Amino acid sequence: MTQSTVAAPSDAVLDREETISRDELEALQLTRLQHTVAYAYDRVPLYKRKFDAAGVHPTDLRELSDLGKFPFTTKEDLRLEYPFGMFAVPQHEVARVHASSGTTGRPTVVGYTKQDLADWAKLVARSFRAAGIRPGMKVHNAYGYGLFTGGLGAHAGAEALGCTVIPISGGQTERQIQLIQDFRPDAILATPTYLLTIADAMVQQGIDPASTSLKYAVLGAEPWTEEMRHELEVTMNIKACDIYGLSEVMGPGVAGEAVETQDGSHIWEDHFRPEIIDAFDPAIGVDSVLGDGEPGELVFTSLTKEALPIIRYRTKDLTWLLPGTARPAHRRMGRITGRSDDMISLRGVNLFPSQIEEIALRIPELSPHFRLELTRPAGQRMDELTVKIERRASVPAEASTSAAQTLREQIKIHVGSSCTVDVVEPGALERSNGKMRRIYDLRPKA
Ligand code: DLL
Repeated sequence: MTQSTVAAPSDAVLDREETISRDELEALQLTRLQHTVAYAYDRVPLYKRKFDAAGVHPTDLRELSDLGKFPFTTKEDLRLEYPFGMFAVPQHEVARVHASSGTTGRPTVVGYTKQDLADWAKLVARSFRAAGIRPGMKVHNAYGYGLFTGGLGAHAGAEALGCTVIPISGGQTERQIQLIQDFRPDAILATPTYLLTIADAMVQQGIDPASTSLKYAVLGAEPWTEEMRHELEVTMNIKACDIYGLSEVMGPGVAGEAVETQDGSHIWEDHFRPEIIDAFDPAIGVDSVLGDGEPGELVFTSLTKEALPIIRYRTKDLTWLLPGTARPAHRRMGRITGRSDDMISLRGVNLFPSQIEEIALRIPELSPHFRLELTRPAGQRMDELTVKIERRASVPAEASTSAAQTLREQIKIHVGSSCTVDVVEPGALERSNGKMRRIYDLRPKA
């Protein structure tokens, strides 16, 4: 396969693994994968049970494609082993834990050895460097600190890169704005919707968001679109790149986007082996692994993790794999369309919030502030979708009716669903503080 190569900016000093050939990378993956599978089998009872039940043994892994013979791991597996049953090292070797809240029941708990923390910091630093951040820059970290991996993960990565970190965490937007003005950071780390909240609040205070010292943003933890990138880059006069990750696999920095190409995040394949499977195949098996370019559910196997080796973890994130560009040996992921468990099924048509974001932001009268409400009117069997979206502050109220009609028509054309559009006053909808909730399911509980 021919791969286009785009040189990294010449001032960037890359890790050796970022520059190796695909063959060399795959050889490294195989060695690390064989080790990880044996290590997980020997040390984590759940993996031994699952491998034995599937009739596979670590010695069956002779080439990379043999990974397809091994069983998947799900969030449910991690929940059942709550809190520490998935750990492969004794507790005194676990240097830190994080947890993801989840919407129901117990959180999933993840752990890191000192070496895991060092690897994580290195990969976050690599992602930030790819996004344009350099040693010595001031970095404003607005990801939430605590059990969420965003805050501390980004913090350690920025420190490892040699930046000055401003650990503000999420929320307290007015204070964020004051510190951005006073400390004059070069880069900001936040969820895309929280950066939008900050930009919006600046405008409220009479500050032009394009006039700050910020030059780079590294955004992730939730789906966002090219349209949102354009919105944020223009409003704030910055370069915005994606960073992807999830707690069960590590945290932020599983993949990161290069500022010179802005064409999707490179998965750091020296530490993670990605696969794409058919998310909706009920009888999922070995032959469910899809080829590069085919859309499906992203699955990860860790290659170096000590405290929590993870084998074929089903992320529920829907995307596809693409050849590497700025880092040729490392494949990229397409933008996450959504999560398989965040999909709205409306009279047979499947729909994700990111599709609405994409369409709405192409209509000049409409802002990026929207929510989706699912209802089922009394006595009816059909669900209904209402898109509540703010008009832009610069647009007169009279423009709302025609903007609503345009959005309704565009959704019908591009998604295939009929819905109600309610264009509301600027500032009427709740703002994001981190991960934005887009879907409000108001249907009567069964
Ligand atoms: O959100 C880790 C993270 C923090 C990533 C900061 C990037 C920046 P979790 O809370 O476990 O971890 O949530 C993971 O968030 O499975 C995706 O559904 C979603 N997600 C994360 N990054 C992106 C992204 C962190 N760049 C879940 N684009 C994942 C789209 C993302 N979705």
